Amino acid sequence: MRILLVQPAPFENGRIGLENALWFTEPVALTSIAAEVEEGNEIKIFDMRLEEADQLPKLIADFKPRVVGVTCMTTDAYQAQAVLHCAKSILGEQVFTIIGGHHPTLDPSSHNFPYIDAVAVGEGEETFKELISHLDNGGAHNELSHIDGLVYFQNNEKIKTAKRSQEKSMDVFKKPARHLIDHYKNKYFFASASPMAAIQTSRGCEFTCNFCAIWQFYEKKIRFLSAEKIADRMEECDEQFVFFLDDNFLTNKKRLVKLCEEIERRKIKKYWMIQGRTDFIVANEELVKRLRDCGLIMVLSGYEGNDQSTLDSLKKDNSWENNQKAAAILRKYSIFSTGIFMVRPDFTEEQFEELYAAINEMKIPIPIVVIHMPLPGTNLWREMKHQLLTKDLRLFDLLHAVTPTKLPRKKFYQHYARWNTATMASITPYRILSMLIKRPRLLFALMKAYPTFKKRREILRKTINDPSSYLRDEEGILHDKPLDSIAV
Ligand code: B12
Ligand code: SF4
Repeated sequence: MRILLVQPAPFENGRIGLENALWFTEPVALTSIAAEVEEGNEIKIFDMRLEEADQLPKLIADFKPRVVGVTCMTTDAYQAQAVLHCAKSILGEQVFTIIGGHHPTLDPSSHNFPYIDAVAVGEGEETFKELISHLDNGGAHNELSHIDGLVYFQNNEKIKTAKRSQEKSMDVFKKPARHLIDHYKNKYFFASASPMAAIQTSRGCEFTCNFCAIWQFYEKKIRFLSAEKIADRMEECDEQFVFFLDDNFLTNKKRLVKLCEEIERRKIKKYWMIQGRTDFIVANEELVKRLRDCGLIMVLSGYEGNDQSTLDSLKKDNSWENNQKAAAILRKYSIFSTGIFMVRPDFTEEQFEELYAAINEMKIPIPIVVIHMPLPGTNLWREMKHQLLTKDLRLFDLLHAVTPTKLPRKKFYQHYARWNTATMASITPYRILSMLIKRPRLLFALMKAYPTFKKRREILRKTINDPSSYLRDEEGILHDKPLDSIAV
């Protein structure tokens, strides 16, 4: 059977494009589900972020897939739907179309269209495997009730099959079929860490922050790939840089120690980046140092705000003091920290200034400031959905204010768009160099892709530093008063 899996591109119309310049990863969702059905099938993966848009219809017409699957986060929803619309328009009812990922899982009903045959809810490996086998055996497109983890619509009636149970350990899954994206080799990066591979080594998070739906997506459970398997996957990839995609890599100390042992024993010489919490860093300084010695070069953490009350209001279950200490510990060991901070739509001019000053004081090498917003599926959504000024999912990218701002909107964006220039003191070239001089091999590795990164960054800065970029994006799709009720 021929199967086409598509990674959509974010919307083009005046988009901010943070991801294009800073962090751009391979489509791991697609390589993961592809691996499970590879045997006996011909699979193509198409990453629209790296292709000309007009190539998709051409590919569909030439390849004539029996199944087209697309992955989707909230911001990508319309583009993902357009992919499936395109497939149905070209191939008609003979093609089976399916959408999966974070947004479809958290809000399956928003994908109720005649050109979408099914929505995959939750973990996709087993669901996709069973679906392909059903279709391979001549099963009908709308007789899917025996396959767990699906939502489909029959004559506008929503049919939800039994919940897909999550595998206990990630070791049971086949390793992602990365060879299916060989044609995009060397295209993925984090800043100048490039070429970069991406590996997911755990799923879920034990914390319950109110702005994040990870713990709901994974049903408050956390599952791991064993240290041995992580080391195998590191050895198997050619890339010198690896991003571990886990939402919270810094947990399960026993596994991290075992990973260090595996890396040391096998003499793996890769540089790797993670997402992790500051409380773990503070509580485990020695282990952090050992992780550094095993190749850790960057930790991305949600610092969120510049005071305790902000962290508490987000149910972060962490302290402002931990954030400050963690930033210092990472600097001490020449590990780059990427700190994500949030401004709230109700910020005053003073609050913007205080946040930027706090970031500079913390000397975070890579600070990023986003806008507090309720994303579908989060507790914050349930609390704030009546304040929303738009239903347009393209704006749910953490870079637009989707609830009313206290300052006039233009003024709000004038202050927000300053974040990049206002936090420059945090990231001085002297500070970066003084960290890298202690890791000369890393300095050399990062230098190779630095000119390309610099170019990308210059282009990005033109957009993110300009308040009119944000206003232009929302033109015509944002109301001045909250919409009354939006059902999810
Ligand atoms: C890497 C990453 C990115 C990459 C891009 C990844 C990509 N390929 O598109 C970059 C850095 C560009 C990025 C950007 C953003 N991201 Co992001 N990102 C991630 C991260 C950390 C890993 C994604 C991943 O590869 N996971 C591994 C795969 C295996 O898991 P998966 O995607 O869930 O796939 C499984 C199932 O969902 C399902 N499935 C998925 N697709 C399909 C398709 C089919 C057909 C089937 C059957 C099943 C299926 O099966 C898979 C295997 O079990 C996730 C967190 C996470 N835990 O996933 C956040 C996450 C997806 N990102 C998120 C957000 C908010 C953003 C940004 C808005 C933030 C920002 N402002 O920078 C932007 C949006 C960019 C845009 N498009 O406009 C949110 C999404 C929430 C939501 N409601 O959609 C997440 C969940 C993080 C979070 N803590 O909430 N992101
Ligand atoms: S924000 Fe981070 S720590 Fe909080 S629930 Fe999400 S993944 Fe976990």
